[in-house]
This record gives sequence, C-alpha cells and structure tokens, in this order.
Amino acid sequence: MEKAWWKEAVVYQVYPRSFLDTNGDGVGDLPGVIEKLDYIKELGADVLWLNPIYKSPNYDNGYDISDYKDIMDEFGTMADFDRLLSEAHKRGIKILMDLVVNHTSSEHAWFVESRKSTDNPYREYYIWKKGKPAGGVPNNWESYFSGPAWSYDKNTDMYYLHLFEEHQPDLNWENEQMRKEVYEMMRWWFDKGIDGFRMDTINMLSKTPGLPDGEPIAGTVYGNRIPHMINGPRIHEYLQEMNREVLSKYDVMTVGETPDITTEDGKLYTGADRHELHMVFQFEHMFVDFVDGEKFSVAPLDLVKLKQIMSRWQVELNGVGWNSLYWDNHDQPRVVSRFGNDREYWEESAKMLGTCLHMMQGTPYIYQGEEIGMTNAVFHSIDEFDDVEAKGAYREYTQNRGMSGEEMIRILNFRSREHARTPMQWDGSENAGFTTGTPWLKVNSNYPKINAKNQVKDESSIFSYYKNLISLRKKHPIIVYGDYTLLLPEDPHLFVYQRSYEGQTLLTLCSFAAEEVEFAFPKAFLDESSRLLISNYGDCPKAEKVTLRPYEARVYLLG
Ligand code: TEU
Ligand code: CA
Repeated sequence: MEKAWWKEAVVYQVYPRSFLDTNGDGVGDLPGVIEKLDYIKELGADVLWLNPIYKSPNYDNGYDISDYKDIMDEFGTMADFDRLLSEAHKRGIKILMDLVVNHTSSEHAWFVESRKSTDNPYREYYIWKKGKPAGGVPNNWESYFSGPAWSYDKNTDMYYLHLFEEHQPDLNWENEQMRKEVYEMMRWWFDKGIDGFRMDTINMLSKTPGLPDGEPIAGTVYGNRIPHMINGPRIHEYLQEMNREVLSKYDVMTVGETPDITTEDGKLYTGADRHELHMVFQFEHMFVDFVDGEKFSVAPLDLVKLKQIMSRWQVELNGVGWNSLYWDNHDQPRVVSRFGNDREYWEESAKMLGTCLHMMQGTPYIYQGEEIGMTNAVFHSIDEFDDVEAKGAYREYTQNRGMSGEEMIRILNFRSREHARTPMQWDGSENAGFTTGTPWLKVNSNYPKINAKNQVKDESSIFSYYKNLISLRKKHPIIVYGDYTLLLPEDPHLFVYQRSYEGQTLLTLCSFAAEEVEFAFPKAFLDESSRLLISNYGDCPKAEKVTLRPYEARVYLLG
C-alpha cells in the first residue's frame, strides 16, 4: 500500500464558536484557537480541522457562508487567520478548512443577485423552480432541518431549493461558471497555504435531473429525497473535475462528508486510482442506533451490528481507498454518553472507546473535548437549545407527528448536536474557563470534575491516554497500515480484532460491557513475546481464560 502523510496523520477538530473566547463576548474566536495550539501540540495531533470560520449570518453556525474569502466577525479578522496559520505551521500542525459548497448563505452576493430576476447572470447559480401546476412546492422533499426543502420567492414567483435551512440555498452544480468560481476560491485558500479541505455534504452536489418527487414516507407529507440528492448522476464527474482543476496541483489532504453511502460508494470516492478524495466520513456507524432509520429515536447500542459495519469498512477499503475514523464531531452526541458509560465507568469507557477506534486502519479524528471525556449535557426545555436542527425537529415532531414535548426533549437529550457544542471545558473556574462573559450556549455543569486542567498533567487521565494512543500510531506502522480481521463477530459484549503487517500481529481487545466478561485468549498471544502496548486498567494478567473488567481495553503486539 502506498504511504502518505495524511494516512499517518491524526486530526484534531475544533469548533471555534465553542473552543475559547478571548474577548468576553461569549463566543469562541480565532485568537482563542491560537492560544490553545500548544495544547493540541501536547496531545500530539498533526492536523487541525476548523469548522467554518467564514463570513456568515450564522443561521447554521457558519455553514451558511456569505463570503468565502472573509472571516466571520465574531471570530476575528483575516490577520488573525494568517497568524493562526503561521503559528500552527511553526508547530508542525497543518490546517484543514471546511469547504461548504453544496449551498451558500442567502446573503451571499451570488444569491442576492440570483433572486433579482429570471435573467440575472447569477440566476443559474442556484436551483429555481415553478410551483406544481396545482400549486405548492415543486416536489415533496423535506429539508434536513424540518419543513419543506423549498422556499417561495414572490419576486419571481418561483421556489428555490434548500436541502438545509431556508437561509442556505443549494448551489446549482450543473452551472459551469459557478463551478469555476468555486475552484478559483479553493485555489485562493491553497495559495494562502492551507493544507486541505473537509468537504461539507459533498455527495449532495448532483441531484436527479428534473428533481422528481420521492416515494411517499408514511406518517409525513414528504417523500424520500435520498435517491435523488445523494450520489447523484454527475457527482463523480464533479469531483474528478475539482481534482483536476485544483486538488492535484497541491500536496493537500481531503476528506468528504458523505452521509448515506455504502462501502461500494466509498471505494468510488476514495479509490487511489479514482482521483477524487483521499477519504470520506461515512455515516453507517452513526446510524447504528437509529430505530428504523429514524434519527429522532432512542435505542441502546447493538454491538454486533456496530462491529459488522466498522469491520466491513475496514476490510472493503483496505488497499483500495482509505478510511477516516471518528466517533464524535460537531453534529453528534458525545460518544462516552452514547456507546460508553458516562456514570460509574466514565473514565474506563472513554479510554476503551478511544482504543477501539485508534487501533483501526484509517486517519483518526478527535473532536474537541473527546480527549478529556466530555459527556452529553442535560437540557430541560427547548429554550435551552440554540441549534437550528433541534429547534426545527422539535417543531415538526410536536406539531405534526404527534409527539409530546417531554418525549422530544428526552430524545434530544440523547441525540442532539448541541451535546458536541457546549463550550470546551478548560478548567474548574466559572464557565469552565471558556469565557469571562456569558457563553452563547450553556456550559455542561460537570466541568468542575471534567476539565483539561485536571487531566493534562495527570498521567492516568483520559487526555494522557489519548496522547499515548497517538504516539503508538506514530511508532508502529502496523497501526496505520496493517490488515484488519474481526474476531468473535457474534460476541455481544466484546469488540476484538487483529491487525497484521510485515510479520507483526496486533490484538485489540475491547469490552463494551459494564459487567465482567470471560475471554479466551488467542493462543499465539499467550506467548511471552507478546507485549502489552496499552491498557485502561493497571495490571493485565494473561491466561488461557481471562476475566475482562468493565469496559476493559488492551492492545498486544506480537513480533
Ligand atoms: O452536516 C450534514 C448532515 O447530513 C448531517 O450530519 C446534519 O448535521 C444533520 O445532523 C442531519 O440530521 C453538515 C454539517 O456537518 C452540519 O453541521 C451542517 O449543519 C450541514 O452540513 C449543513 O451545512
Ligand atoms: Ca469572542
């Protein structure tokens, strides 16, 4: 397998709004990111992914961009960004920016022009359609943030498409001039010196021509949009064009955000011979606990299913494309609360989850706070939420789908994106050291116990454990490049897998149970020559049969 720096890298994701506020306005900012570069360096990450920092009216916290070449007012200035870039590079940290080109803000100059008239030169930059002959929206697609995916513009008596919020109109990728402008903008950032892009909803760029209705979905007025806007007919053509025009000219890394894809699609997006992207964020393991594909539901983890999904990605992409590895990001609840145990086994399960992910093949992503075991917060009413998704879903489910407000709050307390967005917990002082003002979103009340200051110097902390996981990856190529084999596929409590590379074998042993579980040690690893690389309990007796303690994790290397 071809080696590459982006295969060996570990990425740390920063959501600037919630990272560190330096001017007391309650909103994190770029000077705050600069201040914490040494913290990221200490952890050992080599790449810093910044969620969108561009000019934005913030209907969706920066995912609605009104100027791709300017910085959001609350975050600072272009001079702050330039300083961040050079300070990061000084420390050997690369910068990965968010590229949001499925849609812009409705305040973007292109859209302001586009909506003026049907013959405006920018009209075709967006997706406009007449209502149905009988009246009403052009098709039955629902927006990701609830309500129809179309908004009416009375100026030209037409509707525009927005897969997300109404202030996020979808760009029309069929328009060549628009594509050229996007490529020019990407080159502008690369020429500035950034090191790559994480590409937002990149598999949504191409839609089925004619934008037909989707198959009706029972219990709603909407149809299934997925077959008409995910992996559309021209998507690979667009990405290959982008690669030819921009990406191939720079030594940069790319990761596409691609919901609803299979491993077959994953090979097409990331295949080394395809000239599209380096890797993608697939979502199958994030949908594992949805009930009948429904996000706003609550269900316990089915470990057998999770193992099947993750192992399939490991095996299928091996030697063909490349995986990204993640549990958490700014759209997901906290993994220690979701797949671990944030009560009596908080520390053990956070370390176990880190082990389980970081010993796989792929490029690992750590989301701010994951390295200190930050947990979900508790929200008491819808007024405590800020997120456009949570608010839209609350409205839709309580008004149109017969759910009680109480039940919806219970579900949001399990599922909401807000759990990722509560401010970073730096220390035990007021507001967790995030701000001296009023935080834009409430701080999780467990910050006196769970904070970075408590953990950085403590060798037995979750932070130190993550540091160790990263340094092991740097030391042992088998962790980056080795083949993957799942053991005990049917075991409901244990996630056990082996890696192999150039005569070495690695065994990763993870218990997802809050009770003790018996485990029959693979014979080869009983041998004295197998070395324990890391574990989340002190002593680790080896025997033909061992009793694994709650959420125990161990990694052994042989050869
Ligand atoms: O998310 C796209 C996406 O498909 C989902 O994960 C989305 O966040 C939502 O949870 C669907 O239920 C990306 C960004 O990561 C997200 O923050 C943005 O809100 C969205 O695109 C729009 O730009
Ligand atoms: Ca600020």
